[in-house]
Parts: sequence; structure tokens; C-alpha cells
Amino acid sequence: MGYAQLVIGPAGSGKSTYCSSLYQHCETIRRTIHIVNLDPAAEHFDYPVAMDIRELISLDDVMEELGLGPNGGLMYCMEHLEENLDDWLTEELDNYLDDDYLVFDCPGQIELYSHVPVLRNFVEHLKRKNFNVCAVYLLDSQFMTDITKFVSGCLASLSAMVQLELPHVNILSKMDLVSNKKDIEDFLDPEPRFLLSELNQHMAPQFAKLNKALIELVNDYSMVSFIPLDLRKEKSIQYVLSQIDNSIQYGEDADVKIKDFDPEDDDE
Ligand SMILES: Nc1nc2c(ncn2[C@@H]2O[C@H](COP(=O)(O)OP(=O)(O)OP(=O)(O)O)[C@@H](O)[C@H]2O)c(=O)[nH]1
Ligand SMILES: [Mg+2]
Repeated sequence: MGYAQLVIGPAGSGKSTYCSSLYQHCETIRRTIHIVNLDPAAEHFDYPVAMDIRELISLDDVMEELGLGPNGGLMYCMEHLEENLDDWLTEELDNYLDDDYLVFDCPGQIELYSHVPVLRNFVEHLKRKNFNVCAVYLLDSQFMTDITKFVSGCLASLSAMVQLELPHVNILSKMDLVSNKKDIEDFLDPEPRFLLSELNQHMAPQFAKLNKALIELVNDYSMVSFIPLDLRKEKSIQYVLSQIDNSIQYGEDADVKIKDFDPEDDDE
């Protein structure tokens, strides 16, 4: 049984930075993980790239040869990956052991998580190759400071969750940039009633019914739960990793004891 994290989320939400910090953390604790680049547009890496989509297809070549722009070019690359998925994965995975732990650093184009089926097919292939897969959805904490941004962030994450049908861990990235932690705390694990009253206060009265439906939807899918991640703190990375590991049953036999991470706790 192999294990995999699919690191997804909007452009610039911190996916690649998370991958490199996770890699460093795992090196420190002498745990082996392999980071895979699935972004055909990526150029610089702060982690050793174990597998690389750019060896299959590169965005620069596609843009030059087909005259496509960056987004159209990226979609072309992902469709090309989809068409060659089985061959590519089979060949690449040949270099790894059956119980290896892979972390896939994905591109940030939101359409990949809403209606384009490539990632879903990708996940199906991984499952067929006996991987336990978890979606790790990163959302920038800067977008969590008011209710309307919170709801739109939840809906974007929800659309990925519905599309991928995977165990799903929501992470609030870049917590080091949040000066007032209290602003964020309200949204970490909020009461639906609190969300609804906040939303009603921010919107014109004619939206009351829609607001209620939105909060119910978000609540029904148990989406209203985000884990804050502060990459400066080892304990924070450790806690996030333990939650993800639980969701894919990694290390179930190991005696892992990690106490809850308190974002207010400044100790390393
Ligand atoms: N302060 C701070 N900045 C961060 C953090 N994570 C990422 N950044 C910055 O946010 C920007 C985007 O980070 P990336 O890791 O490239 O984000 P990404 O999600 O991989 O972006 P795309 O691959 O383009 O979708 C960079 O300038 C990072 O330095 C963090 O935890 N704290
Ligand atoms: Mg990236």
C-alpha cells in the first residue's frame, strides 16, 4: 500500500512552499517522502523533484509550438498528461517502493478542481495502483478575515471535494502573516449560526434565503473546518502532517503521540 497527498488550492496559496517545508520537516525527523511536480509551468523548486510532469511535457514548448497562452497551454499539458496517465505513472512509479509516500504539488488553476476531470482520473489511477490518497486543500489565511471571503473559500474547496471524492484536509496557509489571530479563530471551526448571522449582516436583506442555503450546504459537507499552518513552527507542520496521515491511515501501527497544536502557543 502506497500513500499520497494531492496538494491543491488556488494560485499562490502556498502549495509549493508547503511541499518544500514538509520535505524539510520529514528530513529532520528522518522520514522519507517524495515530492512530485505536477505543474508544467513551475521553474524553481526548493525540494528535490522526485517525478516531474515537465519530463513528459513542458508549458514553454506547448506555448511556443501551438501558439497557446499560459492558461490554455496549461490545460493542454494536463490533457496530455491525462491521455498518457497510465504509461507515465507506471513508468515513474517503477522507481519507488510499494509503500512509498508521495506528495503531488499541483498547479493552481481553479478549473482543475472544479470541472476538468484530469485530477479525478489521476486519483483513480493512483488508487488502482494501490495508493491511499488524500486531498490537501490550501487556502491563504489572508482570505479568511471576513465572512464573504470565508464562504467563497469554502465553496471553492467544496467543489474540489465533490469532484475528487477523497479524504479532504483543509489548511489555512501563511499563518505567519496573520497579525491578529483572533480574526481568524472565528473561522477555524465556526458555529453555523455564527456564520449565518455574520453573512446576513454583510449582505442586503434579499439574500437572507440564499445565505441560509449556502451555510447549510457548507455545513452539510462538514467543510467548516480548517487547520492553521504556520511554517515557522515545527509543531504546526507536525500537527498538520498527523491529521493528513490519519486520513490515509499512514502509520496506524506506529505509536505516534502528537498533542493538539495551539495556534496561540509560540513555543517551538
Ligand atoms: N509569509 C509566507 N509566505 C508564503 C507562505 N507560503 C507561501 N508563501 C509565499 O506565497 C507565494 C506563493 O507561494 P507558492 O508556494 O509558490 O504558492 P503555490 O500555491 O505553489 O502557487 P502556484 O503553484 O503558482 O499556484 C510565494 O511568494 C511564497 O513565498 C507562508 O507560509 N508564509
Ligand atoms: Mg506551486
